[in-house]
Order: sequence, then structure tokens, then C-alpha cells
Amino acid sequence: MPIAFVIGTAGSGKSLFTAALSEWLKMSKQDVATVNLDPGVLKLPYSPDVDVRNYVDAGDIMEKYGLGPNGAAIMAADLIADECENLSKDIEEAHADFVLVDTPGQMELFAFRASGPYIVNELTKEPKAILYLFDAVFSVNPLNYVSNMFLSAAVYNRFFQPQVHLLSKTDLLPKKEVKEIIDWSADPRALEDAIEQKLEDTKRIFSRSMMHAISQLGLKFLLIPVSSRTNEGLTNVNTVLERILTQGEKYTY
Ligand SMILES: Nc1nc2c(ncn2[C@@H]2O[C@H](COP(=O)(O)OP(=O)(O)OP(=O)(O)O)[C@@H](O)[C@H]2O)c(=O)[nH]1
Ligand SMILES: [Mg+2]
Repeated sequence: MPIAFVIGTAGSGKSLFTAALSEWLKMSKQDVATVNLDPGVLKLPYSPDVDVRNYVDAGDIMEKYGLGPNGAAIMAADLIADECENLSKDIEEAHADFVLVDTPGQMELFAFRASGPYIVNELTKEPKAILYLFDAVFSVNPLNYVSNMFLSAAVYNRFFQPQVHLLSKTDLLPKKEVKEIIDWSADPRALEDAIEQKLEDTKRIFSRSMMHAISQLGLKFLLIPVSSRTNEGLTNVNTVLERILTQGEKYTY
């Protein structure tokens, strides 16, 4: 069954998006299973069909090994890799047509350690996609927006899977500001204009150079605006996922 991994910086809306998209798919009579891969989460806005906490629990690790929250989170991230077979079996047994995976809160633990790419490769051999979340409130500043482009390019460089970029929490911004960010994602000149107008001195020079460096990679960052509160954009996400997962489209290029 095809699988999509929801990735983004801490608090970018991964868990609520997993809840909103899975609910929306169920209402559209689609058979979806949700997977929680965050071993440290205490409360989730959905009931996962498969839960990594059945195998690895960051709270238990803190107690057993006398670690602090960050040390336990790192150890837990590495231990998940050993549970790949169990998780894979649980996913198979869910018998869904599509699997949506909510990844650990701190993105670097999943994306930038060895275990994340291993899990993405080993969990299933079926078609895969990454859904990368840009937090709208954070991205309204062109400096942050460019930093997020950089992070999402780094994530792509780790997984090499089709990657779809979403602008999350759009209900928290005025429509005009959402449109502005979407324009930056579609047109590098619009982003360059914003960098010129809104940033000064070193920040302007650095952001411009970073933007050009990322553009040279040839990656597209076309953002789909979404809100997990109003369900805005979920139809578009579904259409793009269907194209990638059933027709093999390489959306990132
Ligand atoms: N208004 C609004 N708030 C949102 C939206 N998505 C998430 N939030 C809020 O943003 C906060 C973080 O959302 P989460 O879904 O927990 O984000 P996360 O990326 O899973 O967070 P961690 O796993 O802790 O890194 C919560 O308070 C959510 O209620 C959205 O679309 N609109
Ligand atoms: Mg979360």
C-alpha cells in the first residue's frame, strides 16, 4: 500500500495534519491507516492504527537509562530502526489502501540520523512520498522562508523520494499574506523582490545567495496552502498524492 510521511520542523503541524487528512480521506470513503512514529508524544489528535510507542517509548527510556528528554529522544529515534519489521507487519495487518505516517516532533531526529532514511526504505517497498510542512506563521518572513527551503532541500537529500511542499496553518494568516508566500514558491523573482524589500544588510545578501544556491539544485518548492482547522487544500493534496503514488510522478523535479 502506498505511504506518505509527514515531515516538518517542531510544531509545524504534522500531527494535526495527519489527523485532518486522514479524517478527510475517510469522509471521502477512502481506506486510510495512520501511523505514529513519534516515541515521545504524550497526546495525539487522532487514534493511530499503528503506534511506535507499543515498541519504543521515550518516557520509559528516560527512566531506564537515566537520560534527559533530549538524550532519550535520540536513543528512541535509533531504537525505532530495530522495530521496523514489527511496524511493517502492523501496517500490513491494517489492510488499508493508503498509509499516512506522522513523524517525530524534532525533525532532525528523523531526517538527519541514520534511522529515518532506513525506516522510510524498509517500512514498505510500495510507492512513497514525503509531505514537507512549511509553517505559514514562521514563513511570512522571507529570511525564515529561505531557511525552510534550505531545510526541505536537506530533507530531500536524505530521502530522495517525491517530496510535496505544503504551507500549513494558513487559517492563521490573512489571505493576502498566504498568497504572497505562495507567489514566492511559484516565482523566484517574487521571492527575490521580497528579500530586497523586507530584509536589510547581511540578512538580505545571505538570503539572496542562499535562495540562488537552492534554485541551482533544480528543486521545485511550489507550496500547496493547507489548514488542518478549515480543511483548506486537502483536496489538492489528495490529487497530488494520487498522481505520485499511483502514476509514479516525480513531483519534486
Ligand atoms: N490554527 C491552526 N493551528 C494549527 C494547525 N495545525 C496545527 N496547529 C497547531 O499548532 C500546534 C502544533 O501542531 P502539531 O500538529 O502538534 O505539530 P507537530 O509538528 O506534530 O508538533 P511536534 O510533533 O510537537 O513537533 C498545535 O497547537 C496545533 O493545534 C492549523 O492548520 N491551524
Ligand atoms: Mg507531532
